[in-house]
Parts: sequence; C-alpha cells; structure tokens
Amino acid sequence: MKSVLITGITGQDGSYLAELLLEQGYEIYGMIRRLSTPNLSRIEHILEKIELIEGDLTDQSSINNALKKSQPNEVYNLAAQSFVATSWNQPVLTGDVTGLGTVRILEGVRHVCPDARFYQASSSEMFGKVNETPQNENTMFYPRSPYGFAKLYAHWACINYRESYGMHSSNGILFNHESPRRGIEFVTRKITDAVARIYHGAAKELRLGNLEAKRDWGYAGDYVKAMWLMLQQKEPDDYVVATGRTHSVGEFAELAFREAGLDWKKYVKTDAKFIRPAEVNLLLGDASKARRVLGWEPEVTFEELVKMMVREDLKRYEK
Ligand code: NAP
Ligand code: F7E
Repeated sequence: MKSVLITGITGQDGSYLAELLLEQGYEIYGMIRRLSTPNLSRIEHILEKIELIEGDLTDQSSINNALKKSQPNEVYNLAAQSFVATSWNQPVLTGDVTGLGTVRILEGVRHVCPDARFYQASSSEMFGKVNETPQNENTMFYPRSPYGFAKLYAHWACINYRESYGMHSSNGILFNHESPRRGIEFVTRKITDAVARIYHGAAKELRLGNLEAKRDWGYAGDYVKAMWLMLQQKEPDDYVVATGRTHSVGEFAELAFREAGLDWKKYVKTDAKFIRPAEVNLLLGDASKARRVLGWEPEVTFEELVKMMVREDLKRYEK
C-alpha cells in the first residue's frame, strides 16, 4: 500500500486531497500543528481512516519526525500562512512558514526519504501584476504581497531541489479555488456566508474591499485531482491549474445574492479597511499544459460553484 504525508491536512485542500487519496487506497498521514483548540472540523468525517502526526513547518525536527514515521511515497506540502491580506501584517511569519517551511520539508525529504515524490502548492499570486493574459507556466512572475514573494521563494526551491538532487518535485501553480470548506475570510466564502446570514435575518449588510478585482475561480475538489496527477507522471514538472474564465468580485457577489433571491446592491457596501496595500487586479489562467499532459479538466463551472457555496451556507444557518 502506498503511503502519503500531507501537510495542511486540516485546511480546505488538505481535506479534499485526503478524501481523494483514501478512495485511491493510500495510507494517509497528516501533519497537524498543536493548537489550544483542535481544528479538525474539515476532516472529522475521515479521522478514523487517517493518522495525524504533530508537527509545524517552522520546526525542522518535527518535520523530519513526521517523514520518518510516515515513510511516504508521496508528500503534498499544502501547509502555509495562506491569507494574502494577513501577509502584510505578518510578513516575517509568512516568509518563515510559507517560504522557508517549504525548504525545511524539502530538506527533510532529501535526507529521510529521497525517493518520495513531492508536491508544492504554488500559487497564481506569484504572477501578481501580470505582464500577459492569460497566464501560463512561462509568464513572468511579479508578486504583489509578502505571501506572493514567499510562495515564489518556495516555488524556486522546489525547482532547485529537482535540478540539484534529482528529486521528483513538482509545482502546481493553482489559481483560486473555492468550496463550501473555504476559510471564512476569503472573499468568496465571506460573500456566501453573508448571503446566508442576511437571508436568515442575522445580518443587514456586507462590507467588502475592491469589487473590481478579477479572479479565475475553480472548485477545490477538481483541483486536488490535478495535484495527484502531477505526482503520477514519470518526470516532475510545473503546471498551471485554472478554469480559463475570470470574474470580478462584484460579479461573484451579484450571482451569490441572486441565488438567495436578493439584490446585492442593497446589501454590499465598500469599506476602505479591506483594500490591500498592493492589489492583484486580474488573474486568468491558461491550463492547456495540464490538459494536454495530465488529461486534467475542471468539472464544476463558476455558476455551479457559486450555487454550491450559497446553498451549503444557507443550510448551515437553517440548522
Ligand atoms: P488553508 O485552508 O488556509 O490551509 C492551510 C493549512 O496550513 C491548514 O491546515 C493550516 O493549519 C496549515 N498551517 C498553517 N501554518 C502552519 C504551520 N506553521 N505548520 C503546519 N501547518 C500549518 O489553505 P488552502 O486553501 O487549503 O490551500 C492549500 C495550499 O495551497 C496553501 O499552501 C495555499 O497557500 C496554496 N494555494 C491555495 C490556493 C487557493 O485558492 N485555495 C491557490 C493557490 C495556492 P491550521 O488548520 O492549524 O491553521
Ligand atoms: O481575495 C478582493 C481582494 O482573499 C480575492 C488565497 O487562496 O488565492 C487566494 O488569494 C480578491 C482580492 O483571495 C474583499 O482584494 C475584495 O483581489 O479571496 P481572496 P486571494 O487574495 O486571491 C490565491 C491563488 C492564493 O494562493 C491564496 O492562498 O478579492 N476582495 N473585498 C476581498 N478579499 C477579501 N479576502 N475580503 C474582502 O472583503
């Protein structure tokens, strides 16, 4: 039986990836950090089928211990300080976890299990102030936040370990992907959660920042399949994963409110507090390489995604 170590298993993507790999028959180990209150809600339903090991991306010995204990054939590094807005308030921590943390785990793999295949959660945020549209694997990087430049450092570390040590390490340059399990502070989930609260009379308005920013939004359940496919290839490589469609934050809000029979213009207010020091205005991915080499296709459309998220949040508040 193949064994796998997932960092960030308690996060959105970690939970979907764990479900996918359970279906594929993997023995699953997840690295989790110690918190005063455990945060296992996204993996509660599979807890009996997986093994959790305590560890933190800022602590080399705990990473090495997790690798020794799991003896993985595949390692998925999904852990990160992943919220872009927070990265301006905690730039050093973001660099430590999201950037250096990747080097720590690459070092661990190199010493403990050099034959393990490695996946790095790279990000479209590395394109930042884009110099061409759509963005592909050859598009120039121009990160616009401490999160973006930490991810860029990790991205190049992954390539360098491939070239220096012959490691099977691949970068998935994933564009925004969402789901009903998305963290509540990200804009899509912030909107669908507010729609549900407003619908049930628990809130009167929704305050947002830049409504003009455009993102290529896909469904997380589709995107974890691309991660797995990358590690099934003979050769390691880097791939853009995206839908090829882009929408503004305003368009997302309009559709989400409409799904609950509400007019977004009556409830959405703009608030300078949510405007970022530097913005990524437009992301649109060209995933033709992933289509061609991995045979990967997104299945859930933008409209289906919005509907799914609104319905799940409405249900949650009904309960
Ligand atoms: P997420 O929901 O924020 O999950 C992040 C995970 O990292 C959580 O399990 C978190 O643990 C863990 N973590 C944070 N700091 C840690 C530390 N110091 N040591 C160990 N674990 C730590 O993120 P996601 O949306 O699933 O994204 C997964 C990965 O893909 C991230 O690296 C993200 O940056 C990247 N990415 C995401 C997107 C997207 O649109 N979702 C796009 C491109 C790339 P706790 O539960 O304890 O907080
Ligand atoms: O912002 C705008 C905001 O926080 C999207 C992470 O998963 O994807 C994610 O990063 C856009 C930005 O995601 C609000 O200014 C307006 O333009 O949902 P977000 P993100 O920054 O794109 C990338 C690919 C990752 O790798 C990251 O880990 O929405 N926006 N008003 C707002 N954003 C938030 N959060 N809150 C607002 O009120």
